[in-house]
Amino acid sequence: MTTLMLLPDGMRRWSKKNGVSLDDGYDAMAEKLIDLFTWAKQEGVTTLYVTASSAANHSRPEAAVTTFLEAFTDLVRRVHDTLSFDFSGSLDLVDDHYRGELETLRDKSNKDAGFTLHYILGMSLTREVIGIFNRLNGTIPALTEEILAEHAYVPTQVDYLIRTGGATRMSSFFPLLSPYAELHFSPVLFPDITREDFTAALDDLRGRERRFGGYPTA
Ligand code: GPP
Ligand code: MG
Repeated sequence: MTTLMLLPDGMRRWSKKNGVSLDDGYDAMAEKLIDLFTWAKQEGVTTLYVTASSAANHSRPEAAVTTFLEAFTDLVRRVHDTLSFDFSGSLDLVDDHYRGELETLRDKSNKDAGFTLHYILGMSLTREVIGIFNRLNGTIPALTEEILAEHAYVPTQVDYLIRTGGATRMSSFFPLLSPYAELHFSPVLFPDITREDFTAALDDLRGRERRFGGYPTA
């Protein structure tokens, strides 16, 4: 059982490099994500978190935000009966129409598929923590790890994280409850990622000694 988080970065540069519209760049992303779901299942991944956007991304021009929402929603329209779908994040940033459709697709998705695709939209640790505090303030005697897990944007531990697009930073994409997620940064623009790139990333991640803050076992 492996939980993987994917940061698919590089769509604007890929569109520019290939002389196509941003819409076409996001279509290429969607096609590649469908391939990647197959690869991930073959590699034993049970939950794939896709960090669809950071909170800051939602300040981009409206046309870019619509392109992004349409591409990510359309992908779930296409695959929801082949996997279990869920989503979370700063959902107040998401247009009601798309949010409603994603809820419908989540409810209709295939809960018995043995593979979960989970989008995190509008990721931001600051918004996440402020949101949890404000929702629970005055309603509980004290915050516990269990309560935090119920409300966190990423509800389970992430084992491995892959960021494409060349940047070696986390931006806003920190999973709050996964301090020991292993990170892999790939220079590939996401729509160009190949099965070989994906295998190489997983080989790198799986080769790490995971100590969770403890001493080495040997
Ligand atoms: C990845 O490519 C960006 C996203 C998947 C999130 C876009 C979210 C919005 C709300 C618009 P990029 O646009 O960052 O490409 P590049 O890294 O080439 O600039
Ligand atoms: Mg980017």
